[in-house]
Amino acid sequence: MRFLHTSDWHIGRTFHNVSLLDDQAYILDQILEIAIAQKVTAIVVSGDIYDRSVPPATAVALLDSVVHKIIHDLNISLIMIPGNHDSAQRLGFASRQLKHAGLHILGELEQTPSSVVLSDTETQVAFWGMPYADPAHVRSAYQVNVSTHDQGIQVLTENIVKQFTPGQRNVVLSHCFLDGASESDSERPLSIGGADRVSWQHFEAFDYVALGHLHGRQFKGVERIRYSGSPLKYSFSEEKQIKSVTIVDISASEPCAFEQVPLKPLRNMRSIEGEFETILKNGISDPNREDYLLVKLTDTHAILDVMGKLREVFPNILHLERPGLMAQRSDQGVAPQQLNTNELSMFEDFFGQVMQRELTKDEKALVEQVIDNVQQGGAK
Ligand SMILES: [Mn+2]
Repeated sequence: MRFLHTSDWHIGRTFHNVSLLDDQAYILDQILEIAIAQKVTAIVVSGDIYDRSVPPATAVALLDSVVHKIIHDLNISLIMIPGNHDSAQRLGFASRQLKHAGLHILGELEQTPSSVVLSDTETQVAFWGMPYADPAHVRSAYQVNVSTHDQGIQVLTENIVKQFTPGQRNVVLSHCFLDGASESDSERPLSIGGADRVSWQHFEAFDYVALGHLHGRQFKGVERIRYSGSPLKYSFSEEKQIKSVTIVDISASEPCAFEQVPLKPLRNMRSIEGEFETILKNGISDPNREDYLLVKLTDTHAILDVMGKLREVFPNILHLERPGLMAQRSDQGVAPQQLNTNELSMFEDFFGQVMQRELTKDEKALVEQVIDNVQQGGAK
């Protein structure tokens, strides 16, 4: 049996106040195309379906449309769990009815865990869902004494393993932070100070572990315990990551085989660094100038309306950094007395850059007088 593993869609997310909904609709369509081409039986989504526990209506509409295409148009089963960004209750609305249609939202900590069993001619696969749950939630659901995420995951996995049926292969969906795995800037910590880390060994009994939470694709411990990664970059720290979905083949007796199929976003997220004039010049002929950009300018002087000018060429520039300006400032050192004696030369420098000419003699006298007045006034 073949299925597609993805996670961390974060539908409704904004980045630097820009809505990513068009990008998300585009990438979700691409995931469906891959599902069709690969002839998968199921799509599993390991949490953080939405970006917020109360998602905007436009995000709900997008998920509704994607679910309809998967279940109705493509006749593919969809299995999902809530992540730490989702509200399990809201995401789980009508889930007991929807499972009859092929939409399995596994959002509850059941006393006796049950699985979604899918089968083809030779293989029966049990899909188990572990909704994101913090230690307090596990403690109250099972009346057990757990205080860490690691202990919580141990209880959840042990409960599931007890329910294994001989002859079935077992896949689990979990949204957690495996100890030693690498993080990105766009994940919200589950708990502060590293207390959210759990051991991968809890998952050893499963034939495949479909993880969510970390946005970079990776495996931990053994190759079958893996994060698919988010379908889009959600921070500039993910600039170098390859975004993909994982196609998993599971048979009655062989170990799982997997392939990571890369995704191509509507607009990439990347950074460029250099001098203002060069960046603008190169930008005009850049076929990808609509990408989401972080621009780092190395120029050491002030530039008037720099963001406005960059935006004319790069409409989706999101953030600007001025490492050149910072470097020059730190070279000069912070010397308040020196600055105090140089108001005139600072103004001359500013005037020259804005007006592209020097002060006339009269203007200079006037500025001197103004500075003098201000200083006199300040001394009173
Ligand atoms: Mn996430």
